[in-house]
Amino acid sequence: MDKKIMVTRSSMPDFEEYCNEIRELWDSRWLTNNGTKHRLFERQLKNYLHTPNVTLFANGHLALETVIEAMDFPPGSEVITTPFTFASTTHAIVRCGLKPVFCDIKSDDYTIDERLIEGLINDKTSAIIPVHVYGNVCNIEAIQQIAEKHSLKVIYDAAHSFGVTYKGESTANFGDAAMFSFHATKVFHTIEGGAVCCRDEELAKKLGYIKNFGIDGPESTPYIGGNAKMNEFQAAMGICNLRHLQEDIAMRKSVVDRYRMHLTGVEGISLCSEQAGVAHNYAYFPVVFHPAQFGADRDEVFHTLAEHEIMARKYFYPLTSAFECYRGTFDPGRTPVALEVSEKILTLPLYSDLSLHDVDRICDIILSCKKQQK
Ligand code: T4K
Repeated sequence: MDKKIMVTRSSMPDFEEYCNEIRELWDSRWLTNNGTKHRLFERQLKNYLHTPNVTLFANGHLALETVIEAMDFPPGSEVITTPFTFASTTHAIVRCGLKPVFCDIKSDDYTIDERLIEGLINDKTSAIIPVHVYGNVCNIEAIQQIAEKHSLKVIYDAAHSFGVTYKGESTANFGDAAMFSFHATKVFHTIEGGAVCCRDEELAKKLGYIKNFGIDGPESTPYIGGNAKMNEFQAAMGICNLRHLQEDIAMRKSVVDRYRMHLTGVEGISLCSEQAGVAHNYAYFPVVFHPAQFGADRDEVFHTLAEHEIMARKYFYPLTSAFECYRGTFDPGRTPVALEVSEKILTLPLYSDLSLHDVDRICDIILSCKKQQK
């Protein structure tokens, strides 16, 4: 029996490499609260991303919540976003006391449909939170123009896009702020972790306070903050993984190329379009199954793969607007493209050391579903 293949598998540095990185923590006994690893990692990220401010967090979700909170939007004001995302994006908006207003997505790259944004803006709108879903880059220029015209803030949920550039520039540098997730399942990780990048020094300072109880010194607490700090072991993992990132992305690319070789042009299967000007990180490999043409629907493919111990995932189904915790609040039917995509999409296993032999096998199983024409 072949081994179980999960949708992803954390990249790991060599055990010795990580041990060497954390060795000094045993001497210093300084384990968190802006220690030496944290400061080094922050500097390394600024260099790698060519960005002026990086604030590290315990995880991506708290990074997103904190930056929304730090912008002091009027309570109850509206934020335009998409429901085709992980729970985190929508929950962060709601948990900050704001109202998500869902915009539909485009059917070729699943990012926010910028042509629909202006129709959703009213005098209660304060921000746009687009998602670079799967590492696909939103229409940065159009979103910026709309935001400037209507005096709105733009916070990118860039959770999936670490290592992605658009016209040579990291996604860290677009909008008023960008949030990365460094969760274990991401192309680049710190076990759990996240960061906010922004140009505004004052905002960066404020994020630093809010993630540390609002404290500015032993006797000064200017903000009502919480605890969202990255610890030294997380930062050490980041330092190690950053050394191997480009190599990892190259390995992911060969996996994606192999998937594309097998699946491009198959009737009833749509793959993400490649985006002009974008250097990708190959974070996910989503596939849309059109049952009328393919002869099997997404769930049949999902179950057939599972029978072979291949655990693809339905990222992102259901839409966040259809979550039971929001029942009666939103109408998922108002974003018809997102609704259709969420019902037809499957993300296939993808990680740097997934063998091409396994990719061949996964594609064979998928294509065998096609033969069962209805
Ligand atoms: N915004 C967006 C758009 C996001 O996608 C996310 C997170 C966030 C914000 C929030 O960022 P964080 O607060 O998480 O930093 C996973 C991840 O936990 C989550 O980070 C990610 N998005 C989401 C898309 O995927 P689950 O519930 O699907 O994870 P789980 O535990 O089922 O793991 C998936 C597979 O990954 C496993 O089958 C095996 C592999 N895996 C998992 C873990 C935990 C590993 O190889 N190593 C591991 O340590 O959410």
